[in-house]
Amino acid sequence: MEKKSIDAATIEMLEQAQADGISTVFDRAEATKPCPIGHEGNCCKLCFMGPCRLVGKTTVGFCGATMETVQARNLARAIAAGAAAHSDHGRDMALTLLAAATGQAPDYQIKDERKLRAVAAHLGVETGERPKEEIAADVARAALAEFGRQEGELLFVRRAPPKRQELWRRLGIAPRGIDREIVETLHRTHMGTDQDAEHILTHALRTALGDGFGGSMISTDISDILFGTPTPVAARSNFGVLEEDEVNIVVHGHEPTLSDMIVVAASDPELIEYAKSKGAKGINLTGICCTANEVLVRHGVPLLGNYLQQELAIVTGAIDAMVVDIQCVMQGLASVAEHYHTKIITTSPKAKMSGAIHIEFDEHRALDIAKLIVRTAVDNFPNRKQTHIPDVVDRLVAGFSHEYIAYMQGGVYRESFRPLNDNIMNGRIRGAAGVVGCCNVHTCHDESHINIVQGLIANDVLVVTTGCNAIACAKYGLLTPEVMERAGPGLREVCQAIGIPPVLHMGSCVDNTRILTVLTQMATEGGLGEDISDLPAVGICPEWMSEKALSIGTYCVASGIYTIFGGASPVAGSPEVTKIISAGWEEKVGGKLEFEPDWRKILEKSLAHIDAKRKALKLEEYNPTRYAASAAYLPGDSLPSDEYRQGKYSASKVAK
Ligand code: NFS
Repeated sequence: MEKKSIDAATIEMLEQAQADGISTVFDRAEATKPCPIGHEGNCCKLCFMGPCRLVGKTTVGFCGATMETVQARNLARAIAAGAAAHSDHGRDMALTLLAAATGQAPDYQIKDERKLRAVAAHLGVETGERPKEEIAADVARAALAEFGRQEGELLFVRRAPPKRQELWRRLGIAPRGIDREIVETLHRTHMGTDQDAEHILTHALRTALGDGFGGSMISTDISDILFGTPTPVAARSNFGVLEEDEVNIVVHGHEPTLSDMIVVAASDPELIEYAKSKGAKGINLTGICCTANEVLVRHGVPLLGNYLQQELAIVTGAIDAMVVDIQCVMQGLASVAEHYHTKIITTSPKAKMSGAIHIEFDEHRALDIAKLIVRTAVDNFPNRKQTHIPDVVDRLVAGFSHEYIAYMQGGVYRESFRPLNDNIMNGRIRGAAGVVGCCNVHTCHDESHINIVQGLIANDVLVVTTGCNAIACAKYGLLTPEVMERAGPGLREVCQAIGIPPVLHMGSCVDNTRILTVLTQMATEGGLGEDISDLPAVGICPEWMSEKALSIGTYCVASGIYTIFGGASPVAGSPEVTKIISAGWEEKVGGKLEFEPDWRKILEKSLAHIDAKRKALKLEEYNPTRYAASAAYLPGDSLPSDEYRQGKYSASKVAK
């Protein structure tokens, strides 16, 4: 079990699943190995003469497509699928804003008018004295037009540093329309169209930028307008947040539209009374995956777990309803739920699952539907049988939007990135890292996440996090100010002065666009070059598994960031394509994409890259002993994950 996860609660529930005879993703991964041909990207099934397996003596497909072409097409398609998932989510947010602004969705309000006005300026929407609803309707329409834009470039391209924008224009990769670039990737990679690996992958950069500076950025902005821009909020995490004597509802998936309404419904006095009438003490809402992050950063809803914990959560026997919408929802949930009383409720018009109840969400009747879902969960409470809730909980602070990061460095009147830049320049902070992304069953769950983040902060690197990495960090106490003792001395001093933890939870995966904004602000503040590619910064996705992660990684690279993915490479079968996306892309856009299975090497490469960028900027050489005792943890020292396994940091039940 210890090879499967470092998380005590996960291990405890794996043992329970085994005792109950339940098969989870962990068992399926043992029973079936990934296809070695597809795993390395050597399989082409883009036409029905094939599939062609390019192995052994077979070096080209029936049509003559070479290994590089096949690999480039497969990677480009995966990036397009990831960009599509994020962007379609963004489109739905824009449609919800339009419905809210025009009185069609009366349960939603415009919560953050300041953000609305800022976004309006980016989209060229007039603000002045106009009522917020009118501005919001125009913002929604302008955002929607970005999806179908056929010419010119996305308006949010102007949110990148000027030098970066010029580079994109020169290379012809400034995205024209969000949907257009995705469709063009599908077209180019259709049988017999684009045959040149580098050419295909250059378009993949453009497609991914349509996600980062398009669909995802729209999603984050509009979520903030409708539900509020996050500010720091304290909360709890891991399986111990489930309540034995309350109705437990879990929101899982990605969109905040429904989950935000469920937050309202779960605190409705009438429904709480209804829960009491069924013998429960109340209603307890928790979350999994990025929906969890959305409702955490705005409402402090506890994090139940990350991607690999979804099935095991049901094994607790304590979940009365798991409400899912889109993305990262395992089909295995339905068969696990058959053995317990949990009701799986699908809600998106785009996603159904056999074995689940479908209560379709409609933003025009949002609160009514949310109440119906909560009522369904309450009705299921009396069906509970034996429960097993691990006594594992940790505390966290989340909600660091880029607006808040600027605010905390100077308050309302003097907000800036000056303190951060100055402290990077003087070497108290060595550099910055965005550590993000999924869990993957082929690596030990949470191990790379935690070792990498802790290794970075111990070496004075400020970490920003989103997605399932952020949930991992939460579960090991890395999002609390108390973790300061595990940070390097320079970073610790700055974090204590500003009053922030050394690991900043910035939200869900679409909120990686907040990181793009932070990087742009650092690059334009002065003293650290003029472009994102000049910054002593890295992007890391330690345990990636989804196509969305590839899209994120690619738009980070296109923005100038050295990006390292843990686990296996999807293009491992082609040294040429591996070179195109690393050295080739670095020459083109200043960032490169690498896959490195060993987290120790990821850490070493990240620190070496940060130091090289510091040198290129002629900054003072980083000296780990200059500000106090040297770093608490360096690669090769005893591993934090071992200490977690030994229970050194094991959390105890934390008060609500
Ligand atoms: Ni991101 Fe969020 Fe998690 Fe990976 Fe899935 S939940 S959008 S894709 S698994 S981080």
